Amino acid sequence: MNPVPRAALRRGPFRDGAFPSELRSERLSAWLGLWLGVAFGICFLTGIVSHGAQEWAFWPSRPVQLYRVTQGVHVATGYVCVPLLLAKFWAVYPKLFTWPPARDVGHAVSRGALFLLVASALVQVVSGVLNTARWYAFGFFFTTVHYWSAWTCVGALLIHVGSQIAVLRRELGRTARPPQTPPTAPGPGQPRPPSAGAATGTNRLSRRTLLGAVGTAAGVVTLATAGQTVPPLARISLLAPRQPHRGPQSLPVNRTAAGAGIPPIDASYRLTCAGPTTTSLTLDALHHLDQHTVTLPITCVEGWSATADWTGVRIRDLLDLAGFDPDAPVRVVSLQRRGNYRSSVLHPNHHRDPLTLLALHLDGEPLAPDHGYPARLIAPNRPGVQQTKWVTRVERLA
Ligand SMILES: Nc1nc2c(c(=O)[nH]1)N[C@H]1C(S)=C(S)[C@@H](COP(=O)(O)O)O[C@H]1N2
Ligand SMILES: [Mo]
Repeated sequence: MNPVPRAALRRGPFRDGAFPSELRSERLSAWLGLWLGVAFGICFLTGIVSHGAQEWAFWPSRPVQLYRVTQGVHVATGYVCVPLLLAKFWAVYPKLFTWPPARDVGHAVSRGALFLLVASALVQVVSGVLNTARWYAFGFFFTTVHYWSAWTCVGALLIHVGSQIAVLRRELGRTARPPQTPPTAPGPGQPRPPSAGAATGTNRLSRRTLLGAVGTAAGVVTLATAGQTVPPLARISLLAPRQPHRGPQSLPVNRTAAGAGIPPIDASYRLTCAGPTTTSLTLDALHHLDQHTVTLPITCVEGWSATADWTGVRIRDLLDLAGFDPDAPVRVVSLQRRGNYRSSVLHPNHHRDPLTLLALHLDGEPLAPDHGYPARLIAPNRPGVQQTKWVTRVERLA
């Protein structure tokens, strides 16, 4: 029998019967936990892939659509966590008011981990969703916070699952409650028998209905947003922050030329390839090099992606022209003066790939200023943040 709080404290959420819903049960929490675990697990793994795609030198340039798929799944499973988390919080929040707050050291540790789990899950979902909506309301650098709170969340989740493993086994293992004697209505003044309601058909149905509603909400959220990267769904994706074909030259824009402070481009523009034989090319000279056309998507880490035809010069031709070491990484630098995405590193996997271009044209027209005029990088299987626009220089890494 749990101790009860002092009489003075036995009010509000601490009073007997403060949470009357019989829908709440360990079984409901276990199922929601399982779904959340699956959605969060996929979201976490694809998140690590996204991190790796930006950091690992061995990240391949093929398959061309790989990052588009993993990042689409990352954002979709992240959105799905929203209804699942809301339902899970509703199912378990009465436990916030357990008495005593900590029975012993083990209980205190597991409650501490739970606090970290809830806090980091909220940071993950809120920062992620706001980021896809391009509402940078938070004062911190998204990538770092999102990355480290993911690891916090995984660590706390492992502790939580470890401490609940017996409950999970019991509640997920059986298909239905064993039949019990039908409950007799409690007489006046008699306490309700604990969990008697859970055996009745009505409550089993209600739990199913609730789980069904949560599942439906998750499905609706997916259909209403997936169109930002799955074109056939674009028309029904009413909640998608971006539409793949809306923007100049039918392609979304993340940062505009004005937003990046790009000066007007005139005849003084040069592309400098600062290799062993430094080469400086005018726009005209660039147009006179071998031109190639590739069909590649831009996949923004924020979840949208769109495919287009790009025409321009192969990066590897430019590197060869300036005598770069084919096995060394290079840096591609923009005319943009400030900002995290003003340059990006191209590793050999990518700069040797014949599909990697310094694009001058988009769908047969010169690039629009917002898409990087006069020249931008486009490479296969590469996160959008690294498809540098307004390129003016290619150099060795210091
Ligand atoms: N110089 C520069 N290039 C940049 C960016 C930027 O902010 N500055 N944003 C990147 C991001 S986040 C994306 S998703 C793509 C989008 O390309 P688009 O605007 O042509 O669609 O450009 C990338 N190139
Ligand atoms: Mo992006």
